[in-house]
Amino acid sequence: MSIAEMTRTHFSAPDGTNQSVIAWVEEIAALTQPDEVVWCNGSPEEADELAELMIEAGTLTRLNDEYRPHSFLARSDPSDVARVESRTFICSVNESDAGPSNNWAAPAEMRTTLDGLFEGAMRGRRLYVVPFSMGPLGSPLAKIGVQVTDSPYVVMSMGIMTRMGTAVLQSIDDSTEWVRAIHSVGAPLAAGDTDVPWPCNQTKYISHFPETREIWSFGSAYGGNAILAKKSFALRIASVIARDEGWLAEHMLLLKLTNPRGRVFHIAAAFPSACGKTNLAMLKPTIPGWKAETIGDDIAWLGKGADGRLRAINPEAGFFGVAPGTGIATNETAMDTIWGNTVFTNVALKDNGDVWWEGMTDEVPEHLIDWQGNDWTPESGTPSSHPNSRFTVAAAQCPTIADEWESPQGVVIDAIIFGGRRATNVPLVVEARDWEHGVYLGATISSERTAAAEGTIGELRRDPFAMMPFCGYNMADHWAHWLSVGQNLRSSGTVPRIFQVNWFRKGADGSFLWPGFGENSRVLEWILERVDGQVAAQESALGLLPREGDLNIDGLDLDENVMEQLFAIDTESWLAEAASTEEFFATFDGRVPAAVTRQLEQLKARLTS
Ligand code: GTP
Ligand code: SPV
Ligand code: MN
Repeated sequence: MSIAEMTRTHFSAPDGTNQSVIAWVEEIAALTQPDEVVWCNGSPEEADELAELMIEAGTLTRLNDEYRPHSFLARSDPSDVARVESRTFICSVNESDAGPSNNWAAPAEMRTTLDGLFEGAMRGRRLYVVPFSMGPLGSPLAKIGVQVTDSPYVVMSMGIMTRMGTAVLQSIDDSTEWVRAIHSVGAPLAAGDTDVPWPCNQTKYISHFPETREIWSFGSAYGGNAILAKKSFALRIASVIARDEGWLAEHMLLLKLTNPRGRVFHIAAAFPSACGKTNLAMLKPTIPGWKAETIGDDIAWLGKGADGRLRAINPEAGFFGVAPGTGIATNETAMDTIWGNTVFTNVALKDNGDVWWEGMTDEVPEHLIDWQGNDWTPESGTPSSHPNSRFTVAAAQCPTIADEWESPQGVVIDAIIFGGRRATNVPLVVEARDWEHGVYLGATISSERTAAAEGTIGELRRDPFAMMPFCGYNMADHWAHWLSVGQNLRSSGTVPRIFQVNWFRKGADGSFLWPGFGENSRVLEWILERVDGQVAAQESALGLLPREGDLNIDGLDLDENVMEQLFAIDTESWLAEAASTEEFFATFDGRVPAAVTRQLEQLKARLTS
């Protein structure tokens, strides 16, 4: 069958498609006026066909099969390289439900704007219908969505990042609640126009309607702006559903750990974007007897299971990981995962047809084609790959994927970890005194800005629960919701312990104090020995710390005083940080729960006593 013939077989909805989906697709097609409507079935043949189309259009370059089988390089428009938080909107009915950390627009006004933008937006293009499940299809914890998009790159990405295809579509019946996601690159083609390799629009809107569970995204084809299953659905819309239903949708990795005595633990850890979730999710322990297995690297849905315990699933089916800094020394598991069947975006192309990026190897190639398609040498003075360049690959391809990563009931969570990228103040590890203190630690995560979103790299920004850009409702209400989830768990007797970590503290010379990466297993060892009741801890103003000698640093070649510096608590700078936290809390118009402000008062009291 030719490519054209193969596509033609999907021009109408598959038998059994629910009328609600057909009617909605017709409505969106009438608005956006595409040339054709294609119903995606999720088959490998379909993905191959899309790849061929994109190679023809110049969107994708096929990599050398000898080094990177069945893999592709995409170069985005240089203006479309990261999430645009300034153009991301929560259009709740009440402005206060979006809260001060979100951009808000009145739903009716936003609908008028979007109707104008989407009218005819797909002219000259195809509208692809992409049915997907977040979580294993049929799991009681899974949720269904349908995205329409005019970007084949987005279809291909959705095919890797979610369970996508006809089986999902056919699972929708009259009683199914499914999320509607509408996406256009916003670049209609008139007859005779030639397309560009990466169509997009300078005008961008990533708009969410929490009450009607709808997403409308215009103007970008990049990552979280366009792969709407990910941040838009699985975090922003899902966090609202979770608030209403009593569970949590969080920006967290999930990791299974087995200790030398054979006890199995699962941890959930929230770090801001580009702060090490993928690294920790693929941890290679450096200490003997420990085994680490991957469950998820970016998003977790957590809720109380039938057994009364906090359980979690990874709603995604793939990894959209930061490429720069990923190498054998830092993340060997990721390197093994992306051996083939991978889409790379905005990395450099080697002369041999393979990919390269800063940090992949110590040795720097003498010549590359950089992420913008220009010749590059080590003398160029610019990075060859964009700092937010990424790989997209199926989770199933990860050699350390845990057997239970698709367990429909999810895994039991034994510990929750919050972390940020902090050069100062925050110790290597702290244990929360209790759930409420843990919620305070989550609410006060802050981090130096990374390349994952637009803005000045390095500036300190507040990122509560690593959810600042991803919470679909008022952030202060999110903390109240965490408190109520804790209360609910307490009523059945098992509440996971909460910890804070910081791999990024720097010494006077500006270098990282802690070796990080695989050595982070030492910190997890202490955390899980605490959970297992094997080790005591010492009180400090910030929470419980390892006693001297308890954190296993055997075989580490640390300079003198490094441990002291990693755990140093400077009262002056902590009082300043507490004052800044007070200011931050004040921006929430009195909605910060009393239990959280009480934690701040207690911190100040302990610092000054
Ligand atoms: P998103 O996908 O954007 O949500 O981010 P992520 O949290 O999954 O980011 P990722 O794991 O890809 O983080 C990448 C960055 O963190 C790279 O620059 C890594 O080098 C750095 N990193 C990860 N772990 C460590 C560590 O233990 N120590 C140090 N110093 N850097 C680390
Ligand atoms: C993040 O920025 O946290 C990501 C990448 O995981 S994106 O999907 O583009 O949001
Ligand atoms: Mn993320």
